[in-house]
Amino acid sequence: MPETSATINNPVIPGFYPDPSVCRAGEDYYLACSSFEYFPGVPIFHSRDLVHWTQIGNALDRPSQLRLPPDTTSSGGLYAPTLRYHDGRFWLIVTNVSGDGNVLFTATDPAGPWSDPIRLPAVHGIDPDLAWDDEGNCWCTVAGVSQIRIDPRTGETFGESRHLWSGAPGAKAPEAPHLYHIGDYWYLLIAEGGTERCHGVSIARGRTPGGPFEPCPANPILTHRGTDHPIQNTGHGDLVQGPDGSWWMVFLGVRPHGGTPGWHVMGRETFLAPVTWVDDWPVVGEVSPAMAPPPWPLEKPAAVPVRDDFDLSELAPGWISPRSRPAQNHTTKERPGWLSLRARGESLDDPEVTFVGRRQQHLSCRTRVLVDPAEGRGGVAVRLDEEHHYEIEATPGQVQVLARIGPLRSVVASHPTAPGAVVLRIEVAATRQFTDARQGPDTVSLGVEDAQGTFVELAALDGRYLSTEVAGGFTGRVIGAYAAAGTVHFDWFDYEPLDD
Ligand code: 6LW
Repeated sequence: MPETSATINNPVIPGFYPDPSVCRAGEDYYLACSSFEYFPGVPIFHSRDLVHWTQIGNALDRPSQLRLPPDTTSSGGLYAPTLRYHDGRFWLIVTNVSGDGNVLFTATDPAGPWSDPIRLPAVHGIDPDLAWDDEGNCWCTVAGVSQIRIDPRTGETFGESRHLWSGAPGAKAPEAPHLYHIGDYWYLLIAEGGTERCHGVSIARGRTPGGPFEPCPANPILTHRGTDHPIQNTGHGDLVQGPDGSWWMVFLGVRPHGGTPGWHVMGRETFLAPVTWVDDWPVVGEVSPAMAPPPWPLEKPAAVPVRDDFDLSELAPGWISPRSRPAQNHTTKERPGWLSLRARGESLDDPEVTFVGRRQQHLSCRTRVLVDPAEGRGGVAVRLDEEHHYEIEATPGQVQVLARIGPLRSVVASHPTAPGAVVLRIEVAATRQFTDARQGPDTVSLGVEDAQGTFVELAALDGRYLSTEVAGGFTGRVIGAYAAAGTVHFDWFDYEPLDD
């Protein structure tokens, strides 16, 4: 959907960027998301207008900060960070459910470097939040919802953890707490109902950071459960003030597509909604895919280049790899101007396959990659996890389309190619016309380009099998280059949105 001066695009951060946490430092806004089994971890974005966000780094980009062992399951790893600015520093707390538990990092520049981890072995529970009271005490509140006082510089805890509130009686998964001191009250914002179609945001208030808390009579203050709204699963919010003092919420949502039950393929994305206050309670305004812009001047969105030429010695921050990314297997230094991938696993089924990908961010998109397979076997893949992926793989003189769906793996097509480098292409086309209640969300076409640059489609596969409704978990599609044998070189990687 093209952005016009009358509208802004929502999601404000499309693609698998869930569990947004936002903070303000002067005129600047920073936002962090979950990253699960991928390395580097916890993408950090910057904005001046809350609408246009640019990724400026990943908080956990050194192996000393993030250990995701090979047995880290997909959708394991890093859950739900909280990002705060306090006392002239940035603070980030996150849970590594596959290793270190709750860990805290600090930085003077959110683009990095971030500190090594400060462990919090006595803080139990996911989705940790940080809030400071006027006396300088730091309160860490986790899913459940419970709270303990901590020293964020050492990870030490004080006293016992106290239960605060669990949202609506009997509601599933009270989680994602954030605590704020606004006006005369301490507000405890939580998600409840689970991160699927029943997701929602509720709030309670009290006079102290530890409560007692009185639930808002209008709870849930945000949910799309039971509606036919195009944005579903809305929940996991964080509040922030705009440049003019108005209030806003960032939160996660999904965009299901196709027939019933609706499949979402890009994971949970970051959305924005206006917030007003009535009787000292926040009221979330309309959530719309094309929303009215806020009243302050908007930044001109940075033009996103279609191509990464791999001309830099380091990979741009949007590139991620499952579990780890050792330099000897992933480098732009071996053949300058190329990304060289040295195989570890033999296929995308391997949890530690050599793979460098970026999130799919548009319902329809085209990826083109120039690959030189002379010294190995590899190609380009759409990955949901190691049990759900489609790929087009090159060896000298041949390409194959492969598909893995749960326990089934098949060679879908084979095609001879001229010796030398070859352009591989994957096109994702969202389903436009509704003809059948069982229709999938999109079609994933895989093929090569001939000498004239014409697309030779070798397979067109139903995209539902690379969706969260089929694969499960918390992540979304990642499209990337990989090596499955030897060393495979990639000269460039194009990703461009197509009209949805
Ligand atoms: C996260 C929880 C949630 O810890 O999903 O949607 C979990 N909310 O708060 C993983 O992202």
